[in-house]
Amino acid sequence: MTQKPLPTGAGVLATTQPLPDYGKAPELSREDRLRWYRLMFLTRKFEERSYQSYQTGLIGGFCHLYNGQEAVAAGTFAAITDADPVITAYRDHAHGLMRGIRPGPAFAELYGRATGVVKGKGGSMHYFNVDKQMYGGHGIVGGQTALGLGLAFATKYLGEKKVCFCYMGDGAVNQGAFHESLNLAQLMKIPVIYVIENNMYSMGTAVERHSAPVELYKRALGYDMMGVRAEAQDFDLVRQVSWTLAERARKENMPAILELMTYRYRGHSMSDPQYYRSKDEVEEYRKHDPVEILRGRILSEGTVSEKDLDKLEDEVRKEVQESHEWALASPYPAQSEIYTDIYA
Ligand SMILES: Cc1ncc(C[n+]2csc(CCOP(=O)(O)OP(=O)(O)O)c2C)c(N)n1
Repeated sequence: MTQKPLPTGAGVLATTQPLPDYGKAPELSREDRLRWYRLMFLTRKFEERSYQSYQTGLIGGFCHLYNGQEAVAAGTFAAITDADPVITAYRDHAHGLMRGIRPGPAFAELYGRATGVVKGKGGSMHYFNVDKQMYGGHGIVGGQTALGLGLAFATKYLGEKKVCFCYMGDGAVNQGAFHESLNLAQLMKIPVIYVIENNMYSMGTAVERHSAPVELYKRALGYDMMGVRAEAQDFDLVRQVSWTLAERARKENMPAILELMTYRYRGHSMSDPQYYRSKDEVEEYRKHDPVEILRGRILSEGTVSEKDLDKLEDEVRKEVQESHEWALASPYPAQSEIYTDIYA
C-alpha cells in the first residue's frame, strides 16, 4: 500500500478550490460532546457484540463492521441536524445507531427478528430510520449516490435549506451512477455532500489498484466542483470541515466531495482472510483510534472525570448486552408476513 495518511492533526489535507471561511463551527455543549462520545462508544461495543454473534451463527448473510471509522459518521452528523437527510451504503450500523436506531431493534434486525428496525427483512445492510431522516442502508455499490442527489434535490425544491450527506466507500467512486450524480449536482446546484469514506480498500483491492487517480477528492475537478481531502480519525476535525461544507451547501446551494481518510480494523465482511494487508499495518492504524482520541480530548478538557467516563462506558456495555438479549428473545416474522414490505 502506498497511501499512508496517518493522522497529523492538520485536518484539511487538500482542496480543489479555496474553502470559504465561515469561521469555527459552533461550540458543542459538554452534554452534546458526551452524547457523541457515547454514540461512538456504543457503536464500537455494538459491533464487537455483532462480531461474536456472527461467529456463533446468530447472523445470516452479510455483515460489514465499521470499527475504526466511527469519527466519520459522528463528526459529520454532529455538523448537521437530524432534519438533514443522510444515506449510506451497506456498512451502515454506525449511521443507523447515530441517527436514533436503538440497539435493541438494531440487533433484532441482524438476528432476523420481527422487532428489527425493518421487521427483520433487511438485515445488516438495510438499516433505515426515516423519522430521523436516515434513508438506508444500500447494497448496490454507488446506488445510493443517485438517491442522495434526489433527497438533496427535494429539500432544495421545497425551499427547506437542508443539506444531504451521502456516504460511500472508496470503491464506489468508479461507478457510473456517481459520475452522473456529480454532474447533475454541480449543474443544478444541489446541496449534497458526497462523503467518501476512504478506508484504503474496496473489499481486498487497495485504492491504487482500483482507481487511476488515487486522490479521490479530485474526482470533483471533472465537474468544477469543490473537492476536499481531510483526516478522519479526530471527531473535532471531521466536524469542523463538515460544518464548513454544510454551511456552503445551505447558503450557496453548492455540492462538494469530502474525502475522509480513515481505516477499518476488521475484514471487508465476515469471511475475509485479509491477505491484502499485514497485521502490522492494522496495528499501526489502531494507534490512532477515533474513540480513544475523543476520549483523551474530553478528559484533557477537564469537564468530565475519568470516573464519570468509566461509568458512562459501563452503562453502554450493559445496554448493549441487554439489547442483544432482548433481540434474541424476540420472535421471527410470521410466515404470513413473507410478502409484505417486499418490492422484489
Ligand atoms: C454494483 C455492485 N458491484 C459489486 C458489488 C460487490 N461489492 C460489495 S462491497 C464491494 C466493495 C466496495 O468497497 P468500498 O466502496 O470501498 O466500500 P467499503 O466496503 O470499503 O466500505 C463490492 C465490489 C456490489 N455490491 N454492487
